[in-house]
Amino acid sequence: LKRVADGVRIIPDEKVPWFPRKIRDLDKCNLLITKYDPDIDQDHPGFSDAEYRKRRCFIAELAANFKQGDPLPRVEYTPEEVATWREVYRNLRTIYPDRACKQFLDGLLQLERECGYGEDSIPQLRDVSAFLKEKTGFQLRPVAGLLSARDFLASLAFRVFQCTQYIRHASSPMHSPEPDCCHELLGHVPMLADKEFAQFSQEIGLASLGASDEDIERLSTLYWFTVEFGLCKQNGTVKAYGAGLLSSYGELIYALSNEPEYKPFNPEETAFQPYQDQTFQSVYFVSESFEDAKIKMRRYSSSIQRPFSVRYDPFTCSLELLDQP
Ligand code: TIH
Ligand code: FE2
Repeated sequence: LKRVADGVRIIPDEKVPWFPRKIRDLDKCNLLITKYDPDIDQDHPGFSDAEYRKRRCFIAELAANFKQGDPLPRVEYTPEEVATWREVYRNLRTIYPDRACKQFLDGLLQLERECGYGEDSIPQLRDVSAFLKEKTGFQLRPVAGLLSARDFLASLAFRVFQCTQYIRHASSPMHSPEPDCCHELLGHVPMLADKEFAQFSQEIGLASLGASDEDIERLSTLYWFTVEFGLCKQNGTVKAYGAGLLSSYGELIYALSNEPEYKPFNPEETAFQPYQDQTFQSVYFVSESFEDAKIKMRRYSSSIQRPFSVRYDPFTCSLELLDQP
């Protein structure tokens, strides 16, 4: 509580926004943002492709019916969908060795060896989720489309990663303005197989629980410039660890060229950087190392004011709240 003068206290009367307390509560974290929806957005590459839109609806339905604990739905991908995946995979695979961070390359090699990753088939979320569970305790959950920042971040607190299952339109394999299975499976999953990165992700999630709308906005900006578009130094060179870069051939090349502006990652400033998601970013934030990013994020998160603190209990997959008023 803030004291403005002796004996005068300001008692905050805003209520703490609802947040999930146990993993099953994630069934209620399903607020979708209708942005880049091929049914609504005329600029979407699939807007005038009725077949594509029908397919998207079918796959969205699978996610909408999913409940925590259900087996993850399997999708039988069409030869056209596999061809898109092949093109994305093949192109990216050739440029990863020089551009992706070490943790990503380690994860990808394990996925290729142990989880059937390759250009010939689109990995199934169910298999990938089982793989991650063994590596870092993360699990996947199917999501119908773009989730609200609050719901998306909340799931990270439980080491649950919300994944789209449809694939981008065949006409734009090099960059998609919205997440798709290429983005999830190639961008996010290899990183989530890394213990330190998994911890980093969960901590952003924990910091978001019950936070104000303004704090959610700042945390999602930080998420954007780290987990999605982060760069980090490794052995004196800048590498990509952000999933939005690692799933877009076009942007991965661009981000590591000398065109964009680089700024040092510093949460207090990064949190206020405006961003857009339609095309390549104009600025990227570079961390000295993962360790450094984690320490700075922790310092930032602990500065967020909440009338309680949270701890995740992995045995019960639920939250313990401490110092409740
Ligand atoms: N632009 C990414 C891609 O082409 O794979 C997908 C997205 C990342 C972040 C938001 S949408
Ligand atoms: Fe993403």
